[in-house]
Amino acid sequence: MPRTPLIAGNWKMVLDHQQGTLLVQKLDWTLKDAKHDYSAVEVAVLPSHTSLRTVQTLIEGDKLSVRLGAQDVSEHDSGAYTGEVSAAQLAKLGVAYVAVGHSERRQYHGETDAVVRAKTAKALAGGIVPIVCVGEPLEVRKAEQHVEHTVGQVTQALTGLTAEQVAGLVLAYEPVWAIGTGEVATPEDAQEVCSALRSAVAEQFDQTTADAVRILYGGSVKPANIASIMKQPDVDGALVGGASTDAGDFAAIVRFR
Ligand code: G2H
Repeated sequence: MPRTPLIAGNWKMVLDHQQGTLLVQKLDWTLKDAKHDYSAVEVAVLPSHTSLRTVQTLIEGDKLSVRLGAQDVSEHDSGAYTGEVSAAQLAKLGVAYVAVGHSERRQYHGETDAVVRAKTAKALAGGIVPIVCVGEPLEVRKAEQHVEHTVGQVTQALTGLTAEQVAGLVLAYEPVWAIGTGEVATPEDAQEVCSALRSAVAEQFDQTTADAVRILYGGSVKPANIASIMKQPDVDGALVGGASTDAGDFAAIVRFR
């Protein structure tokens, strides 16, 4: 079965709930005007936790086709974990996707592969699709170790999961040196790693699972570069940061064809 592309907007800590609501309204109008077929290209937004309720109310009230995502989830179920948000809490808000292991979480919050694995498992157990982010820093790329590095991150994150669980989740390849820098990996760079990740899933699980798992590219995706990235056979969508906080740019990315 062909994989449905997913374009997900990671707002990071940029938009508040009012700005986020306005953006989703504008995005929906723009995509409706363009007669966007959401079943052909799925669209998700990942607001800050403080905006989830407001955006969910809008999506549900106006029956919008944009899906709701979160930027992080706790590795714990419940209890005395100040500042954490659980998978069950997110699921109750109608959250469909959650990013785990984003490089900014790994870099600024010390998230290890073990933590990413625990968060991935918690998201799945809560009925939320994890978007498992991996990517290499510049020095690893310079040492030409990027494939080994990212394959290692994916293998660790998926250890202990069933093939069925893996088939339904999303991987995101985000080279750290291309995040928010304006530097974008070439489409061939993206394809090289995404293809290696798919092969790694085939090795760890089986080919059917590898064929089903969706792999996104992320890192300075813009309206001007999305089409060439999406032409790559192993790239099934994009995790968009900066450009997703502008409704016009994000809509243009969604309409990459
Ligand atoms: C990578 C990406 C979104 P940006 O972090 O996850 O951000 O598009 O701003 O590089």
